[in-house]
Amino acid sequence: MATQLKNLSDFSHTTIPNASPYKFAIAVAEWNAEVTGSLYKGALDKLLMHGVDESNILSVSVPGSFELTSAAELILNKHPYLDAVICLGCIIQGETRHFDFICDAVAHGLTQVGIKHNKPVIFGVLTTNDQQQAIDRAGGKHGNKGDEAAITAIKMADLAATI
Ligand code: RBF
Repeated sequence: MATQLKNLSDFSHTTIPNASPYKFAIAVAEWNAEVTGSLYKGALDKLLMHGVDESNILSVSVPGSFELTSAAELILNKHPYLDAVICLGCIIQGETRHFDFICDAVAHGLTQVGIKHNKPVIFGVLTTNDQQQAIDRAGGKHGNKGDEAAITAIKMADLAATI
């Protein structure tokens, strides 16, 4: 796996556009809140660090990752001026098949919302075998996937504006 070779949250080798012209939403799931709170903090910090005004960031929380699709759809219907929606969640494998259903549903759902609205909808959802793998990717030894989701949102917003 690539994450065993390098920290994917290290962006020192890439150019990140100035994000000050853009507006974002962040939707974060409450399930596994310790992890998703770290993802949220990472994403928010990155947006601010790259020039986004705090007043141009809409933050909403939803009960679980499954609800991220409805949240993204509601957000883009109500706020069509947004440049990208960042969706953050943490789905941890349990003993039943819920994991597969929720992972598939949210991945497909967010893809569909993005295509429907012609806007970047960013999949910042951890899908891990256990809690330690999630912690490692939410500000731990494998970086923070919230940071990466925010950088992806900035790059995609800039691509849409400049292409
Ligand atoms: N939501 C998550 O974000 N992460 C999870 O690991 C997670 N595990 C779940 C396991 C079960 C058995 C159930 C019923 C729900 C789980 N959910 C999880 C909540 C799910 O995303 C959603 O909020 C609920 O199914 C209500 O639609």
